[in-house]
Amino acid sequence: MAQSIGNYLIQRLAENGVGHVFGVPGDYVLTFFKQMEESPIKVINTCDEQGAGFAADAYARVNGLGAACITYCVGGLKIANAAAQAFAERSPVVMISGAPGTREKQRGPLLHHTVRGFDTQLRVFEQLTVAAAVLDDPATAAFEIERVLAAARRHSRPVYIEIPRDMAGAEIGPLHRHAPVDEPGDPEVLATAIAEAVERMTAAERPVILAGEELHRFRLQPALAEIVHKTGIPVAATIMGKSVFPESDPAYLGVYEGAMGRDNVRDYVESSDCLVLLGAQMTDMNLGIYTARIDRRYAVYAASDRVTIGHHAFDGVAVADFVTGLAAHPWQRRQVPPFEHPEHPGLFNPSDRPMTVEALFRQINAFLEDDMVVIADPGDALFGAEDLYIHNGAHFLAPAYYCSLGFAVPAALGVQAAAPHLRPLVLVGDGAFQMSGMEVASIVRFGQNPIIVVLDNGGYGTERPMLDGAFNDVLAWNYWKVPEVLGAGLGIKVTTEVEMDEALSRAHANVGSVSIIQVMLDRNDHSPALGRLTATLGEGARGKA
Ligand SMILES: Cc1ncc(C[n+]2csc(CCOP(=O)(O)OP(=O)(O)O)c2C)c(N)n1
Ligand SMILES: [Mg+2]
Repeated sequence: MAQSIGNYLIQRLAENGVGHVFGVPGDYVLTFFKQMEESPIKVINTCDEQGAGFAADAYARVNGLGAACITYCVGGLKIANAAAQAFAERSPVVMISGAPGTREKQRGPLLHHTVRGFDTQLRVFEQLTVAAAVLDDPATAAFEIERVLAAARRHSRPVYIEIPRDMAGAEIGPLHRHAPVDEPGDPEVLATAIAEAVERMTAAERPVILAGEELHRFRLQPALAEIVHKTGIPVAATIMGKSVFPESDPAYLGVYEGAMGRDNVRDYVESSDCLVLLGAQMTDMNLGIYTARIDRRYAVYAASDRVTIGHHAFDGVAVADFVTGLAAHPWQRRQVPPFEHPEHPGLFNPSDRPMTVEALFRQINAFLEDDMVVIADPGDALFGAEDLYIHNGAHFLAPAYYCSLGFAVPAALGVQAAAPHLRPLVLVGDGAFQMSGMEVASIVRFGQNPIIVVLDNGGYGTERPMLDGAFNDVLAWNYWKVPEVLGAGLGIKVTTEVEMDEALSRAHANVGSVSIIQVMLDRNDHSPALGRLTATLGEGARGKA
């Protein structure tokens, strides 16, 4: 039976596990929105395109693939920042855009929303994705759709699909050529890399595994757990990979991030004679702003399609193949020097003291449950969250490398669409809330119940220790009154520890709608990790690094 290009794309998205598409319509993409509405896929229309992009990114991180759909240029260029973040942090999001029709483009170039030429947006997205396609030919559309979806899966990164508006309903041609299949790496190179890694890990006296975000993106947590439990080698996580290994597991050391992290984790990791970095990109944030001391001669490093062991490089070895290969090896369980496993910090006894960042994170620690997912916005929400104790795997989400403010609230929308059984606990600064907090409206519309904690320190607290000025202040909002404006939800303002305790209990019980807790903090208060970070970054911001 004849099928349209739009419906075929929807079918292939659904077959790849996409159940929700986030976006904002426009005239260039209305036909496709109607096609989605009439399909099993649910459309979640957001207040703003960037919110749709962040929601789709979070959805992809939880679900394995996400999608957003927007109109030409006015929407596309607004969602570009979210595509950039998804690229930088390896989140597979299909960015779908409407565009002027193929025939109208030939008639005259001055069509609304156009910037320079009709390919401006395509050229921008070519920089932000691993594959881009314009579905302007029914004969090749099916192949193009397969090609970009395969690239999204293969690289765990965003892709771009542009549908000229007269093509959404056009009849799609058959898939003439075979869709690209994931090219397997060279099995001999893989086997050699695994054998060399096994030899090093077995011979070492103090091996340590450092686990990163790519293990999460490629669904390798079970393989990681198998390696750790078979070998007896302890594991630390990078901040981007936080929660990729269950933090309550006795083999867990803590978050390693050079001088920014805890000393006992740092000492253990840096004194290792065989550090096995699995799926951890060597970013400044992962390496504690390059305060990490990692001697590559003694490291096994697998990330981004490359394995290096000491100074031997094995190109084209996919991290997934390497990690599953290590997991399959018949290891002998071994003894390693003792280490300090971080214990759960336990209950918190609130007093009438004014709220502090330290108390806030201790209270949240006591509050967290296994079915919660912590989503932290960049700022002290993220730095303080480093010390949170995440019980289960992958229940912590943050843009810990690209660090675009305003991620956390729309991310909650995406997480709860992908996993309705998880309750997001959103930690967001006042500055960040002012950027994308309007997506609480989308959360209300779609009946979700995240708990949103706004850290109200009167502005851009992260920046104050680096270089302060009135440019770091923001208007004091009554964030707790947002539910009143939206006509739904629970809002509470908190100034003391006891009030915070009560607010968390009330939010916990408020399962039917969103809760917003506004926490009043001193403008100069911050987490210990932020103190260590800004001491390093301040030098750079003032031009002294
Ligand atoms: C989109 C975006 N704009 C600007 C920045 C730079 N920036 C980093 S932290 C920060 C302050 C964030 O303020 P807030 O959300 O209130 O968190 P706080 O630092 O006070 O904890 C800014 C502006 C950024 N990371 N992302
Ligand atoms: Mg702030």
